[in-house]
Amino acid sequence: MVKRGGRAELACHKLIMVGSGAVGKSALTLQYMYGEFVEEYDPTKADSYRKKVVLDGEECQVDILDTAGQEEYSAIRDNYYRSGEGFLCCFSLTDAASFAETAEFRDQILRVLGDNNTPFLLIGNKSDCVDSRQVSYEEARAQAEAWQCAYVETSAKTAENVNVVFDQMMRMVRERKRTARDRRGEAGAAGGAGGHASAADDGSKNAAGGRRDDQGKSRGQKKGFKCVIL
Ligand SMILES: Nc1nc2c(ncn2[C@@H]2O[C@H](COP(=O)(O)OP(=O)(O)OP(=O)(O)O)[C@@H](O)[C@H]2O)c(=O)[nH]1
Ligand SMILES: [Mg+2]
Repeated sequence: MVKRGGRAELACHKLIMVGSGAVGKSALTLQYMYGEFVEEYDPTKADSYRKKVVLDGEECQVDILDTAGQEEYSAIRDNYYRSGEGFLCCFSLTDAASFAETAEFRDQILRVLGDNNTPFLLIGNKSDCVDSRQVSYEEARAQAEAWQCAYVETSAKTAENVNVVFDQMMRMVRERKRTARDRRGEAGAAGGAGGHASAADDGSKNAAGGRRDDQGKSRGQKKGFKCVIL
């Protein structure tokens, strides 16, 4: 909780789901948000979600932008990435091509943000599909080591490690903000962070992806955002 203008406001951590199509970004997001697994594949354009969570005993908000993995939407990714504070880079353990493609997503994030220290997690999803695995733990782990990031295997179906990856990412984002704040020597300073969502605070989905594409802007650029930097 941070005081801003005498009012206590919740910290808000802005996370972005990235990765190729059909790797399970939406399924992971929906499992985390609502505790449900969605069997159908409905390709995403862009959806945002927000909910209040308790992280290490402290209430905060998490704002998740679920992006499109399909190649046809690749041109609009830059705008989305600018509003991100932490990136969950997903591939499917049953799809070697999606693993190879994580390098392109990482390059694009680094290029757009121009910052090697942006919180980034490599996630191998569909760990429940043991018989159709195409990417070994060792292989993915080696990639993560080369990138100096953590690697976690998840299943949106069984919920294995789903809370773990979101909590871990929020901690990384929180830590980064604290370090930045300490460096600035402005304890408690509020930042107009420019958010990436206008989703409701009740854990609901903001079905606004299309509008943003029409205007060629991210939601953070369009709207004032209540987040504060911790
Ligand atoms: N068995 C299994 N299936 C999964 C898992 N995660 C996702 N799926 C399935 O994989 C398909 C694609 O999942 P989505 O979450 O829609 O994939 P996405 O990455 O959001 O795809 P785009 O929106 O096109 O980028 C769906 O049929 C899901 O039910 C998982 O952990 N295990
Ligand atoms: Mg999706």
